[in-house]
Amino acid sequence: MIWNEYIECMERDSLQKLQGERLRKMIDRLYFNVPFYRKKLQEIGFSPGDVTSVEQLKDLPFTTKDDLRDNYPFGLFAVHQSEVVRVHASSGTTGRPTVVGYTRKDIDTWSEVMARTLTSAGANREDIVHVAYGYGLFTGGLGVHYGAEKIGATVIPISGGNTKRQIQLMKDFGSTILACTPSYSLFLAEAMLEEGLKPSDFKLRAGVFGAEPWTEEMRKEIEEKLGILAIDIYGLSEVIGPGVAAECPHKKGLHIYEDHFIPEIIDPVTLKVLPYGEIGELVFTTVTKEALPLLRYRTRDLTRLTLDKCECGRTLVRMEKCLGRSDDMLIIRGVNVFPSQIESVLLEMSETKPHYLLIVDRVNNLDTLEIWVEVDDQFFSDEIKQLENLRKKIQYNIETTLGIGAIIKLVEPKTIERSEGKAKRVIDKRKLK
Ligand code: DLL
Repeated sequence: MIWNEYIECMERDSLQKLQGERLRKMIDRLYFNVPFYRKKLQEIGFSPGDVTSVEQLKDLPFTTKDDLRDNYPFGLFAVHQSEVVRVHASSGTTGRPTVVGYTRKDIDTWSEVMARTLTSAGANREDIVHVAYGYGLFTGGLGVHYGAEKIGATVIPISGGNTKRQIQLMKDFGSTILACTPSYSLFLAEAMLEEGLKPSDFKLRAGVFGAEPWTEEMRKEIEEKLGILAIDIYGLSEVIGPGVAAECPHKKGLHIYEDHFIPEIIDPVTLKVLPYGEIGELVFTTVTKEALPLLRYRTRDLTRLTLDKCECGRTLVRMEKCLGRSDDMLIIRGVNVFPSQIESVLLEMSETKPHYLLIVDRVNNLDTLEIWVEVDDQFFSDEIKQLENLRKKIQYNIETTLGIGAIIKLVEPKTIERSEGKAKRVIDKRKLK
């Protein structure tokens, strides 16, 4: 089943024409409504109207997460605040979150691309969609929610956490589609087993999993343990949230909803556009978004694109499963974490040194984060109570900054290895498994 056959199976020529028209209008909006972009476009001698086709994209300036941070919170919005009906946010590279906004039409666009995503996973109005992505500033919960309502499915907006209750309701309500991070789906599967439940006790038939990298091996495990079809869905807050790209049941790459988000692959070092098939950094230009249109936004996600025909009939370009990132962002329990956020917390505290080590692991399919922090000579004491208070303070500051819990371990001054080159701040044991 295809939600929007007209667009999803469009001839390439017609699609490119549509993209070109939309791009021209979007550049106009950027030029007239966002001083940041007007300046950038003027710097390269572009005026509105100059851009008429997607081929010209390669000559236009990029946008980065830092640009969003520098214009925090609403500086890149292209509409008056009264037009904005929703704000979401994700982690930025320092203390400031990356803030994104939506007009009513943007919410409609988002619902449309999420309706396509869910349909692509085989969902329809008969389904009961169990949304265990977090609701709130994170885009996962509400993104899936609106898409599921659009296709007329029954939504269970349970959000994350409270695994026992999740399992009970999934069973009692007969949920058929599970939406959560892939690692949480495995955690749920284990918990079901522990309670003596089997896949046949549930009515689940498919899952839409994303927000973090996962492998084919994980897919196999999820499909076996839950007895479902596991579909990879991709997105990022800056572009819209989930709903940027999704697999179809053939599971051979994620179809990108190119009528809204034009992808390019660039070499992250030379910034030159790479041809189809080559691995590089994924860049998106949003051509229909109103509140926060972005020109050549650098996602930092590494992948490659293919235009080969897909058996499902969709003509949209496909991206391979994400292969990694070109920056140091970690995704822990679905939450984006930058080591620099931890550094800024420690720098603000007089009792600690900005020497730290992050140890990320996966225990029982749940990510764990342990942070070793060096205590300043002056504050290092033999008195346990004093150190325990300090540990609690760091834990609180880190948790409020990152939005996830961490185990803090205080270590004596100069115990964390100093490296001569780039500091080694992260040990990600998940990759070794
Ligand atoms: O994670 C949006 C989302 C919610 C996508 C639910 C899918 C499902 P952010 O919090 O802004 O948005 O994080 C975006 O997460 O740049 C990728 O690095 C990573 N990511 C998202 N989906 C996938 C995926 C949401 N399917 C960042 N595979 C992106 C690998 C993913 N990485």
